[in-house]
Amino acid sequence: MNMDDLKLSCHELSLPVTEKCNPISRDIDRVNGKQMVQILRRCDAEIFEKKDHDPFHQRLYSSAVIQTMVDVAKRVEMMLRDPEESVIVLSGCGTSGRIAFLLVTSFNEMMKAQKQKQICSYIIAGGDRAMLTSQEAPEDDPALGAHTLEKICAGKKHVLFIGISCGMSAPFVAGQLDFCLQHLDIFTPVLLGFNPVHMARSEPMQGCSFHFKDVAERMTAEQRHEKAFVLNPVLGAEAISGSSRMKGGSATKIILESILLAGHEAAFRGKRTTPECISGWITASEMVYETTYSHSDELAALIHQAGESLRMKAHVYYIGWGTLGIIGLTDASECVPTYGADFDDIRGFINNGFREMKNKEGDLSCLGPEFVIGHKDFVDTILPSLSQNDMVLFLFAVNDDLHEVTALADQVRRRTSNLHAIAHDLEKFTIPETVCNMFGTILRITWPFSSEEVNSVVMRQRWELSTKWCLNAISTGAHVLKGKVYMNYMIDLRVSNSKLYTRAINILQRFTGCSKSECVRALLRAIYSTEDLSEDMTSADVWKHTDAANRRDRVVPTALVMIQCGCTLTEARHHLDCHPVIRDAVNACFNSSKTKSTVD
Ligand code: F1P
Repeated sequence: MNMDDLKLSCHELSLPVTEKCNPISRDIDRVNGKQMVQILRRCDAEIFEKKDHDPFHQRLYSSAVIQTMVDVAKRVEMMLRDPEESVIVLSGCGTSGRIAFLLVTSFNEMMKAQKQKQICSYIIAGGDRAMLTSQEAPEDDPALGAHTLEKICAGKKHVLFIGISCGMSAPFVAGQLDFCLQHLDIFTPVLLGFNPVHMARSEPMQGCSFHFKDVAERMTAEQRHEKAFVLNPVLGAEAISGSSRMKGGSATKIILESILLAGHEAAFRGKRTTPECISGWITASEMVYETTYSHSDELAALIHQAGESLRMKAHVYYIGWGTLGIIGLTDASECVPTYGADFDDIRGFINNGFREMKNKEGDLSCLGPEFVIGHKDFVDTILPSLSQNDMVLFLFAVNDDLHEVTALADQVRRRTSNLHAIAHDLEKFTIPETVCNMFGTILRITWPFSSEEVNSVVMRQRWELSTKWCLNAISTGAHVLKGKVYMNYMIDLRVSNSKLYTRAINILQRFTGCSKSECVRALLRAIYSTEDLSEDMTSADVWKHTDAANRRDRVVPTALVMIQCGCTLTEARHHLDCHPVIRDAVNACFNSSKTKSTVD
């Protein structure tokens, strides 16, 4: 191993699992749609890996993890038995907050249908607008997290608080957990994340004397007295390094659904929560994983199609019904911070808009075009100018309004044949062939459940998970095909919070082999758009940098080119303008620097 390789592997070893590069997907930027599906399939398989003798990491099926899930489910049961005095709060930033919203909404709907009190509540950093756009500043604010939590729990005697941070890094969540730890008479805090505790983030947080790792360690100490719980199975690295919306988001959904449903069964059906019943729920999700990826040909065709649309600077539109619409909206909105995409590259729409979302803050459509999400809006604003290059993808299940599906599909078909679908039905309750025939590619999954399950929340949750896996594959694959990924790194990420700032520096170090301080300087030059960094700029704290970076495009690629080619900011931008595909730009500059060093 030469010196550079050694430096590289030391650097990789220092990263937490959730930020590491997954060896399975290292060449994802060089393969076709079919191979991409196989890579994603193998990466997702790691969620369910049973490494009984892995001495370092606990996995989802490890007995300690299952036992903690049982313990937390018992707390859910206690809360449900005392609904007047209790509340269960799920909280997170970005994807974690969106999953919290989805889980709470469907759990509350189920409670309502059974005439029980709805005691679940969600918090997403930045409020409901963060469901559709990435809200940077609030994620980094621990005091805001604590304050928001305190407000929604006012007057309650028992609070089960579940703080989700896949990377065990979000200051907003750390502030909330710290608040709970100071009030253990009322709060039972649970931390859900996917790193071992010693890998939790240990960088300073705004206005705080402690960091995330301190909080995680205090939580672990309290777990011995069953006053707090840490649920942190390791899932292996993400297919796109650091993209916790993928495995992290899916595992969050699987774990919390199992816990909430087990608690519910115990409270209302007298079914005691045992490790066997929890692992049964997880196995059911594993079956959803297997069934979904068994449709790899259709999935590859959809990835290819979406990649073509993005490459031609056209659009991908997800038209979803009910919670499948929410999965579509979520997947689409995540492409902006992950790939530096425009909000309308991939866009989601849901039937009845915000009425269907049932979010706390109601209709947000006046906040801007990103918040215009109803099917009617799609028909009024997008359909008239839809082109053949735009891809339209319907997301629905057999118990959605198929008349509505057919009518809208008819309208779209009059403008384009680039219309496809992901559809779920049951062996005993199938979608009519006439409906299926309206779509070019239809990824139709016929689930082997009985027709009594058709209206059950459990069935719907499985369809959501399956749709999430498909859409994550489609939007990731399409951006890879567009050239927005280098190896398996999201090199054009938006540097919009402190975690992403650290990730950007890691990426620069990874590719240039330069020191951290050199990479920081290049990044700051790109962020502040200057050759001469002032003292004010270099000494400002991270939050000032991320605030400025959030208003700039191509920050990381610009810094990368500047370092690699030893060029000025203007030259780097010119180079990127000449190579609109970021992967090509990076390749070209690596090649030119190789030639240069050979000549030197
Ligand atoms: C929260 C989060 C991610 C998002 C981006 C920024 O992460 O908002 O959901 O994709 O990476 O951070 P976490 O706290 O769940 O690790």
